[in-house]
Amino acid sequence: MVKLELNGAWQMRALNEKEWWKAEVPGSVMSDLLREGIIADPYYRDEQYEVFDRFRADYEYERSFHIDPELLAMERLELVCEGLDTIAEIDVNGSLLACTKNMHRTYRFDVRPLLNAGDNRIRIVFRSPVEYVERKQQESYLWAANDNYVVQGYPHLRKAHHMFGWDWGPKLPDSGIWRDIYIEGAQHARLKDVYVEQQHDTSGQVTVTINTEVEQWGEKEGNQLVLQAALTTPNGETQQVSAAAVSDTGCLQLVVQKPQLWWPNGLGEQPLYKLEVRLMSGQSLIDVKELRIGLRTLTVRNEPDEWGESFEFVVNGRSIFAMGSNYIPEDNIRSKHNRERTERLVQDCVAANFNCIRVWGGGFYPDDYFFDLCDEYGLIVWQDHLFACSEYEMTAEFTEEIKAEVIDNVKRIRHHASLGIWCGNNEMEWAWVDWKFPKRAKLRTDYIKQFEILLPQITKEADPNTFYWLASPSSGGGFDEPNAPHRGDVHYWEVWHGGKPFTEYRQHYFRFCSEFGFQSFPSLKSVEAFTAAGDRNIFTPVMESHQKNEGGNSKILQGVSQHFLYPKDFDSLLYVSQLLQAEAMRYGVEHWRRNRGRCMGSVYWQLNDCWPVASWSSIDYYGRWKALHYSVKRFYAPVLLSAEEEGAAVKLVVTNDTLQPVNAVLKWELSDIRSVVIQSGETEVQVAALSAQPALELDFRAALPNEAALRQHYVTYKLTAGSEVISDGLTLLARPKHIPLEDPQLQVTVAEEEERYVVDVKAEELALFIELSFTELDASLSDNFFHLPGGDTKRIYIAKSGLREAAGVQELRGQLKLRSLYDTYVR
Ligand code: BMA
Repeated sequence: MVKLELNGAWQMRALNEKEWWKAEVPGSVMSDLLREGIIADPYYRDEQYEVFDRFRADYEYERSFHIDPELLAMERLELVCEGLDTIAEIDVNGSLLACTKNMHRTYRFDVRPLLNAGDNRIRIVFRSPVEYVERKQQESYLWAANDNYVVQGYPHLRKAHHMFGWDWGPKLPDSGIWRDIYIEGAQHARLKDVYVEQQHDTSGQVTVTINTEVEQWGEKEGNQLVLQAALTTPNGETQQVSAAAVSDTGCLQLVVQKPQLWWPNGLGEQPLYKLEVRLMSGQSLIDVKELRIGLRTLTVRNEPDEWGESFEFVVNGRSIFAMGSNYIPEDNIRSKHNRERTERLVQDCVAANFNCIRVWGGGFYPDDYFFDLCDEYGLIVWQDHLFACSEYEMTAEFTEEIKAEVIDNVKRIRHHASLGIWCGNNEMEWAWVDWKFPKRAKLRTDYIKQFEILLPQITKEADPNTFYWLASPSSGGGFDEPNAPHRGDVHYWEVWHGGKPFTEYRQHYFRFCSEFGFQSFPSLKSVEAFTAAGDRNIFTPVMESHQKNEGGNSKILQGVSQHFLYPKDFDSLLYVSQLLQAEAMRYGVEHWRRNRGRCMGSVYWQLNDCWPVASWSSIDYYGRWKALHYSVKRFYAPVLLSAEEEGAAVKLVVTNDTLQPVNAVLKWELSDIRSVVIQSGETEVQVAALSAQPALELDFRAALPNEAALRQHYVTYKLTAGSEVISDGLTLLARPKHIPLEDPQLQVTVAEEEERYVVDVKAEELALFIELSFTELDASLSDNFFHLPGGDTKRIYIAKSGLREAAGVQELRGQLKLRSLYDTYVR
């Protein structure tokens, strides 16, 4: 197999314009125009609207390449395009090779007849996706949710939906060659497919079966071809097996006697095995495929039980509580995606104790490195197929397109240890049952054909061993109460979209909540990056254009009014909006974790942003953690002590999501607003592995008989084993806006150690939601946005490796800013 790369330098221009611009492949129209200075940054102020107009044009890409006679002499020469976005006409040396219309597919074209020895030219024209979907929509209307923020008609085209706008994303439907492009030359045969299965038997040994598909052409001399497989353990020991490739399909087996099992984060290690499958002809290597696998069993238990029907991940035989978030594309400008950036995001997930991530269906199937990182760091991936919030029409062409794209991607992704679920779509079964849109019988039937017949069937054929779920949310299909609380997974939006108070979360015991969320603004530093000084008020056109959910800013303000005092300025409002979001999510998740067993999953909406915007994300576009992400780190802690307060009654529950039992001491204190301890106590607790247990019920009705008394007191609690604090917390007994806070007079010291900085924060009076930040620097802190009783000191660590740019202790001290809730309002 010989590969001729066509990545790299191309030239591009709007079709039929005079001037050519430099282009980089893989890349996109938007990134080329930006680099060449033709367009302004679409994320700055309201430039998005002007840049959008550029996508009404067609663009052409062109380059030359050299083919030497040896390559040209090869029996097979295929042009491989791993990603063309989207409506493309490919021309080689003046002849049309192919037209494509699906960004999610990998295309292989026989290019041999069009090639010459020496210089060749390839040209790809991309037609306007906007003009196309608008035209199609005129011909045949397809409904889509969020119709006031999106380009109508997007479900007609197999292109990441969010690029046409979403309730967190701009309308920037970019185009271009977004993944690798190359020519592949082959002689005699190629390894068309490798599919790995693993069988775990009761003695603990694992049989790895490698199913192969070999494509041969010309004269069949199968007995000369040999398949070899080599499996290398994480410690570097290799086992080999080989067999003659006598037919097109083959099968090799290896037995691993003492497997090192792969576990999700928080439950064990992530050992990975390297598998190399070679196709040999005598001594010469014809083709090779390398896969990295993890040995584990991973499925979803979905069975009737006392509460309805379970929905829980079972890994290596243990039922686990999924803790994660929904992942959306990391950037609207495709070329800004890279492994390094994704690794930082995955590390942020792991730092916040995630064991799971859902790839939402309105984007694209992530690159291989995304799944590699999830394998390495231990995040179970829930992968939606790429359909979200809209109707689809099963025309013959559409059916062929989606079949091809699903098979391409399932085959690409299925071997990953982290892959936990394939799911048919986002919210379409639910929409057909509960949402309002003009429902046509034909398209309802098409839904069934597409999501209940075709997609499960072809996914199962390509990957029979990964759990398949028809839609999210779903109760198992057939339009049977898709968002039922007691079966399957649930998207719970009554708090955000429905305007219900946070307390509402505690009324529900979902089996698995795969979406629920609350918005906030990014921090001031982030807002400054996309606004001019005069824009910094949430009702300016620029700030409103960076809020895509209609009524979103009013909902944030509504929430602020319920929980916090009126913020004194723009910066305080941004900060308070983040506290609100963090509190909303904490309310839900702690409750579901207290009910572990019945509830088995929390996947909040949403992890990240694809541009700077007010949204549900816990990490903003610039990678800065919002208050929520620090809160997630606390409420997703493997062992969690949490409080369910109701008036003067406080129930303390320990949730243990580790494989070991917890034996610890629980200490609690009731303090008044000046941080004088009024009552205290302690008790020993034993909590079995993978369980939740009520530890204590405290009743302060005698001491705190009315609302005024509740406002003047708070409860702290701590779970310790020896000198180690396993989990701790502080619960208010009234809303923060009603707590008569005093100036906490925060003091701080910063010291330097070899690998990290140590920051001690001291409060003279009760301080709520203390935030540490730096004027210029960006750093990951061990904790932030935390409470501190008066007289207490909290130690925070900043790993030197967690600083985006290196900085000395003086610089850190000089830039450090501290604030707490007390600083956000005028008294
Ligand atoms: C859910 C998601 C997204 C959306 C989010 C916020 O319904 O599936 O489509 O962005 O809610 O509204």
